[in-house]
Amino acid sequence: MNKDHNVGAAARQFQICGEFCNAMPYGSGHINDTYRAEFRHAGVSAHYILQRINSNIFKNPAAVMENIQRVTDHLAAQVAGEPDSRRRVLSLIPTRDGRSWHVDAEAGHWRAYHFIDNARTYDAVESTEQAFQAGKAFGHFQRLLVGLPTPRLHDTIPDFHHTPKRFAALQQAIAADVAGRAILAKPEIEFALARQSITGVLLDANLPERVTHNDTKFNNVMLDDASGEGICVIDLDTVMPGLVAYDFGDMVRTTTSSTREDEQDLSKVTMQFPMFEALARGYLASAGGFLTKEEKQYLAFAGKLITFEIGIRFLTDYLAGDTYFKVHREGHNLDRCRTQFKLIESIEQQEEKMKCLVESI
Ligand code: ADP
Ligand code: GN1
Ligand code: MG
Repeated sequence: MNKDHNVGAAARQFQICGEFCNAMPYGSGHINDTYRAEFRHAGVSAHYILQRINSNIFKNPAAVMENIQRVTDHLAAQVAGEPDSRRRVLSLIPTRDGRSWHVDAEAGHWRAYHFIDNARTYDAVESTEQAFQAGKAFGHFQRLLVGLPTPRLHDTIPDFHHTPKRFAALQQAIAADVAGRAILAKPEIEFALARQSITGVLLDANLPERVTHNDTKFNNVMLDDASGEGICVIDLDTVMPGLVAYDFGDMVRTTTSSTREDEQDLSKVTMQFPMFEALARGYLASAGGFLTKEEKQYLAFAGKLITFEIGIRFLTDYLAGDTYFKVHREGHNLDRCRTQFKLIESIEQQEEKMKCLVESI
């Protein structure tokens, strides 16, 4: 736990009944600080999720929270009446003075969510059924947000999935080489520079803007312990206007390889076609109804593009001295970059087959 954070003090600012007992760091996110807090009320203990938003990265936390409040309200209204509806959408707990977030004495922005019991996330996929469920849950999420009333959501991180700008940032990091690491990442730099031509493909394709999640990692969907169903899409910080292809692509990136994102044994990293098939079938089962022909056409390609985008972001951060993503060991960002690039090679070998499959569904 980050020693500087008084999670108890923050947790007590929310409308949670009972006594705060403890809080432990939770999950494996790279940006925010997530805790599971325990409260005790009338002899019964209950859990809550407390999160401190990383305001170095989300420069306007109020805009993030406004987006999340609007999106969760809309989703909750859509699923009301369905069995288990309260476990299907994240639900913010208001502060004692009725706001969606709390600002502490160090200007840290905190939010609290009701805890979704009897479900969990996985850092690595274990079965094709899980891949199907993840695709279906994210597709359903997008579909329910097609009718989100105006105004447009805030762009909480401008150009978040602007791959050409991410590429330009990499070129700058290579030129600056502030940490003196370019020499250690020569093959990765060459790999990246050879693929500049794909960076603009989705932005140039004139695809419709939608409300998208933008961080559709496999570990951002909770799977029900009993049924295995993808019950709730979480981690909504980056919900904003975007392209569905980037969302689907990030599902491919994180759900088709059975390794974690920072696997060091690259021989284990491959795009497993059966996982891709299950993911695409799940996604199209829920999103197929609203996608245009053009959007569908780019789904298979999107897996390669976003894997490239995230790979070059890891590489850029490695070259910049690890200032963006949390790292837990020497060379962590370079390891992450390597898994992404290995996955791209595997996708490149199977790209035609992936395209044909999507067309056939
Ligand atoms: P991060 O940005 O740190 O990835 P997430 O919002 O994904 O943050 O949350 C981290 C982990 O906490 C998730 O992987 C999930 O296991 C758990 N989690 C998040 N929200 C809830 C919730 N409402 N109920 C239960 N567990 C949750
Ligand atoms: C970050 O917070 P987390 O771990 O869900 C990042 C994503 C990356 C991801 C790579 C705001 O997501 O864009 O795809 O790491 N989030 C932000 O694992 O930059
Ligand atoms: Mg997460």
